Amino acid sequence: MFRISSISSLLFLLLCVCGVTSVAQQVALTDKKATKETVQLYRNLQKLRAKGFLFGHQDDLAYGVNWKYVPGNSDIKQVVGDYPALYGWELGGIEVPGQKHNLDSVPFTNMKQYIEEGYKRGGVISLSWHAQSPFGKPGGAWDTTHGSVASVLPGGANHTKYLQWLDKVAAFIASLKGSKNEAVPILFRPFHELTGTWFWWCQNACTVDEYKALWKFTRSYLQEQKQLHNLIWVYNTGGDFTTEADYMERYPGDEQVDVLTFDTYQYGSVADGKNFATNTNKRLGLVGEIATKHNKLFAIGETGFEQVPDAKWWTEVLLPAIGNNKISWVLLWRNHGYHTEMKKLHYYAPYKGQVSAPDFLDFYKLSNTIFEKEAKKGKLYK
Ligand code: BMA
Repeated sequence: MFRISSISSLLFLLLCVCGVTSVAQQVALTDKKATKETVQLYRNLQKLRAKGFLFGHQDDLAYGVNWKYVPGNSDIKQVVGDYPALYGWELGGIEVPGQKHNLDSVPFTNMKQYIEEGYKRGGVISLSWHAQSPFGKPGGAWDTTHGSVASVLPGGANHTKYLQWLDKVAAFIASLKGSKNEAVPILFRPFHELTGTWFWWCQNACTVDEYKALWKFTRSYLQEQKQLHNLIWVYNTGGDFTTEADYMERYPGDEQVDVLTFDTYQYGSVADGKNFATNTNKRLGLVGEIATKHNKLFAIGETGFEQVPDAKWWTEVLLPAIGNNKISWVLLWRNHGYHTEMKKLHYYAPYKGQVSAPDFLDFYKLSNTIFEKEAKKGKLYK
């Protein structure tokens, strides 16, 4: 008995020394020249998982259900007295010559201000890019003309145009500065929902190799030509995968990606919440396993239930959907308010008086949900 246990203790000690225990290895950014703040953010996101996940909201500071461009305002803050810890912003439209606002009408000058404000308060910034169709088709990002991806790659008919687009994206990102003139670290999730069937970079519109080439070319251009070293690269599928092979089919490689994410929305009625929670939880479990294997972080790229008609959605659906998965963040989609073309209210987070607001306050008070005040205390950039 004694011999066996001392041998196993020795083995355990050896494994610890070699770092082969269940204790997670420290993650390392793929950009070896990443700025100090970017490196720290990535490390701190990993550490923070022991405590919980960042709560994020798209376009939070720009507008809400009943307001637009009111300095300091936020639907989230109106409900809980605190800002989200993470802000999602959208670049789509920056590539259109002469256009000063994104596809959801947010002027880029305002967006820069909101990004810098949020960062200076200790929050985290994420950027997506619903880039228009490279062939200028009226559907914009939602055009699935085959050959669009190939056309922007080197040798393609739209390659020069694509370089001009990337120059604009790079100039915007390079303009985002903190109080010491340092670059604002960005969780960058381009070409998202690639496993879907609606964007020109989706799986029904390009081959596996084309998608990977698009990612690699874009990354290398922004990182090497434009010298952007404040990007944390986020791979972001739709919620439409069931196996590791599905999820990883178009994954551009461990040297290309820092965070694994997917988007998942609840549709239908309140009664569909149980199914949504079970399915999302299952997918998170799978992505969590993949993330551990590849030594990456993982998160929910986008989520929500439009108009949040379920008064208990936050604690009884979203929370069990996340479960024990050690995600780094969850991003709720935008609070547009009444959408004239959709002819309905389009919003995903509560606002003052909204039916799920009391439950959201309970969600806010939980020890594992991190909003801005707590993120600030966590000094994510140090
Ligand atoms: C969609 C909707 C659209 C919006 C697009 C890009 O989900 O919210 O209204 O234009 O995202 O932000």
